[in-house]
Amino acid sequence: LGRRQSLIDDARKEREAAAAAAEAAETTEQIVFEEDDGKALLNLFFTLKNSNTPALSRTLKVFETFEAKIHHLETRPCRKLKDSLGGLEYFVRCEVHLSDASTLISSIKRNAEDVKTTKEVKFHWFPKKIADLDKCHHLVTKYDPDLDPDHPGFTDPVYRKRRQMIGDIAFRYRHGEVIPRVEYTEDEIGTWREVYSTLRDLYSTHACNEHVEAFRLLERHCGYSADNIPQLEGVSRFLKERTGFQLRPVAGLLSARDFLASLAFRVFQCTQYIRHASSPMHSPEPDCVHELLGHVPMLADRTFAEFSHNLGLASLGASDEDIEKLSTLYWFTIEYGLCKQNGEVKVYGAGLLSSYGELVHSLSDEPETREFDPEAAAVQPYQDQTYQPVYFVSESFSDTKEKLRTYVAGIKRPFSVRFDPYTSSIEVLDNP
Ligand code: HBI
Ligand code: FE
Repeated sequence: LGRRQSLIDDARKEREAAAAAAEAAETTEQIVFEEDDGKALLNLFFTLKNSNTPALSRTLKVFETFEAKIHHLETRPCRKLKDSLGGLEYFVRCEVHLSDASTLISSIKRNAEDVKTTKEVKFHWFPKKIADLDKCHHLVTKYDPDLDPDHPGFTDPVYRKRRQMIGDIAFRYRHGEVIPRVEYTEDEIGTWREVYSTLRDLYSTHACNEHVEAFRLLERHCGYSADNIPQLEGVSRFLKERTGFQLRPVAGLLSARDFLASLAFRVFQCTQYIRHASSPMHSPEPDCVHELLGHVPMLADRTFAEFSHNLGLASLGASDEDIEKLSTLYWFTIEYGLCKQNGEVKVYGAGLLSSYGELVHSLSDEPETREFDPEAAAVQPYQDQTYQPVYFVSESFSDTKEKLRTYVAGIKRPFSVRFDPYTSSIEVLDNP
């Protein structure tokens, strides 16, 4: 009972503080980053002077119209207008959809007097400085070999143990540390060799210029070869010099929100384990073959890096709905994108560049291809089990980057973000 009473007291204190704040200010606004996006918490303080008119029911009707969830409603006799008998002061605390908040307030102002409000806008937390990425570690376990019976390593305890050991490097890793080396086994190098030599032969005809060019440099400077799985630390240093991108180890498939947030800091979360030996040409989850052969060469291109960075910035504090759209855009560009080059269509998507079968399929006559349009690509249903039936073709990376910029400008957020490259941190500017 004591605990219950103290909870009641706490709730009362919180309401009193909110009422006091509302009373003190005409309108104040505060942005609160929380995991409840797109909602505003309003504290309204107002007076309804004459109890003879149906002012109260008219006012309550406003809350009903905007489907506001009333958390608290309290009245007390009017203090300021002692002479106006029957006048009451009201304090209402309610939750309303962000886009309705200001219309609700102006409707109340038409019915009531002395209206004062405070507004708390709730948004998803997001990293503000690069070290905050240590907190962006939420994994999606859908394709994990311990949990997915279709994973080629599901029935192989040795593989699962190895995968976990390499995953532990990522769990322990903190921003700023050197990425620990992994001494790959002969079996693992055998798997790498098989994919590497098969894919490498296809790149000259299928991959875009930027990929081919970066791949040449990676072979020359970063230990890329059929007989060696490159170490993440060396690759990360190479990228940092080229485009400012860097790698950090991750233990598996990351939530879209965390993954996209990292891109806002020019950090690519990179798996370090390799696919199961029984299935060298395909992996249901990202692995180092996918990252090193698919993503890394593309991240060495300046314009592509800027595109990835901008996609990341757009995701910070976005609603779940917008994260879904940005993640679908990511899918049809960074993972499965095609582009025009010298009158031909070439591949730049990492999902294609790391999968022999789909790389061939994507440039065959089978799939449908459409001109890249972010509005369409953001809502296009996609396949993560079989080959894509539809691919989007970019005119160029700068064109795709410009189109993304226009698309992102249409996403509603009551604040804007700016990346400060000197401190690798995000400035939040709370203007719409
Ligand atoms: N996690 N580790 C990892 N690697 C990816 O390529 C990746 C991810 N999580 C989500 C994701 N890619 C995309 O499909 C988008 O949802 C952002
Ligand atoms: Fe990927």
